[in-house]
Amino acid sequence: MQLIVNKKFPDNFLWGAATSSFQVEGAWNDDGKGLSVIDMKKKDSTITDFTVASDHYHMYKKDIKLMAELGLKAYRFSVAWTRIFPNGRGEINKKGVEFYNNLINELLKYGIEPILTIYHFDYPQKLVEEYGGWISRKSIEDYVNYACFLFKTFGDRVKYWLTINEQDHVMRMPYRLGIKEKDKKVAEKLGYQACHNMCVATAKTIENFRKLLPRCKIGPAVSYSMVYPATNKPEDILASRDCMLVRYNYLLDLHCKGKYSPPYWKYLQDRNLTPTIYENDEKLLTENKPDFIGINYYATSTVRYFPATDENPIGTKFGKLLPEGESGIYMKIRNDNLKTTDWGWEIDPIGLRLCLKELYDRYELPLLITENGLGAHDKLENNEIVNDDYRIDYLRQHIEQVKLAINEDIPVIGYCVWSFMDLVSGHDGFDKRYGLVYVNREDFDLKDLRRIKKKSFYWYKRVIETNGEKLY
Ligand code: BGP
Repeated sequence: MQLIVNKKFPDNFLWGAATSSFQVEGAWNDDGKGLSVIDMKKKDSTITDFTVASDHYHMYKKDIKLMAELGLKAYRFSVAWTRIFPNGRGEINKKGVEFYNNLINELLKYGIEPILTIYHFDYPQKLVEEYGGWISRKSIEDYVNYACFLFKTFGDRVKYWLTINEQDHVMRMPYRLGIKEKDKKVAEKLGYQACHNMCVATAKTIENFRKLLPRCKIGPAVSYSMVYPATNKPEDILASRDCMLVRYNYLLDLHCKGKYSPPYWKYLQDRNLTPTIYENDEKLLTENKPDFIGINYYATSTVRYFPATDENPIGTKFGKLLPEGESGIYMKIRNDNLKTTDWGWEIDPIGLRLCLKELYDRYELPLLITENGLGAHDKLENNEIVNDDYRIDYLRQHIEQVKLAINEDIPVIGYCVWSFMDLVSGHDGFDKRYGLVYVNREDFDLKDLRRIKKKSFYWYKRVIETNGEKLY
């Protein structure tokens, strides 16, 4: 629908940028930090040296100065659970607490609103060794205790909180769960139990949050996207809706409606994936909904119906951990209308507006874009400049769509570029860069870790200065 564009970004819009602890901090075993599941996987990595990452742990003051120069209104970061509790629970590591106290104080010094992610993939290895981590019910209490410690320690200064980053990815990636189960079917079922436990942990955390920090706001950070039908055939349309359900909506139904939708429960039953649910769980989930939804948005996908056959019975998945297809539901196809990144992610700014509309229709909660950005092979020219016009184009087009969503009265409260600075990519090391600030290192050559403002830094600075009015 074409509308008259006469609404602006609200004055208190959170123009932000994001990072996560293991991707940016480095100092992987300094000052008493314990090991996380990510450390276990990556300490011997052949992709990149992540132990130093961007060395933000030692350079945070410099980095925050750059954030201030950029004019950031908000900075989304995550706390490394094992810096606070090296064993996941019990003994507290004062040095870790001190680091985040300093970081938060430094942000506030420049008027930058901290948005704190409680846990972003780096789950304590010790808890996995003790009882299996998220796959065990015991994990709930330890997460809640950890979160409550953060509320009591930083809640006087941090207003916006994110519970768990992309639990939909964690549950599908055994290494992010820390489990070593070889049997794929068993591992998959454990993932669904872990997902349920994470939802209950989130609800219990929110229950405590309401008592401890009644004036603050909390929500999950989920990956979210649109799934388009490949054609106008009704079965393709059904496939796209079903794929939306099993990939994205099931999780927000749990967080925001407090229940498994009937079709999703049937999907789990047919595949023998139903988790064990305790008597009180539904009540807990229904009574403790988030204040807002955080979404990480990068790309959309397109699917056609893919019927199950004797060869590929219901439940068969294709592709890696995030399946390209599931027999009986969908198979992804390439969308020729969209360009892709160097990693094949389909660039789709309108898809972001569609997501915002879809989410608000379904859950009627304020929305915070917790991640959006472009991974690219950036080149440092003449040792001093990075001309990342492609990133400016990407960000501009997405912000334009956010503006149009706001014009339709969808309550979007903020937008965080992924990422503030170059950092270790989830799967692609330092080859794939997202930052507004370049970090001078390669995968295994740490060079001088110098910070260099990219062209997109200057562009985003103007966007913030003009509250989203000047996008060109
Ligand atoms: C999200 C994660 C981030 C970040 C981003 C980009 O899933 O929350 O931590 O990694 O994706 O992904 P990648 O680094 O794999 O390109």
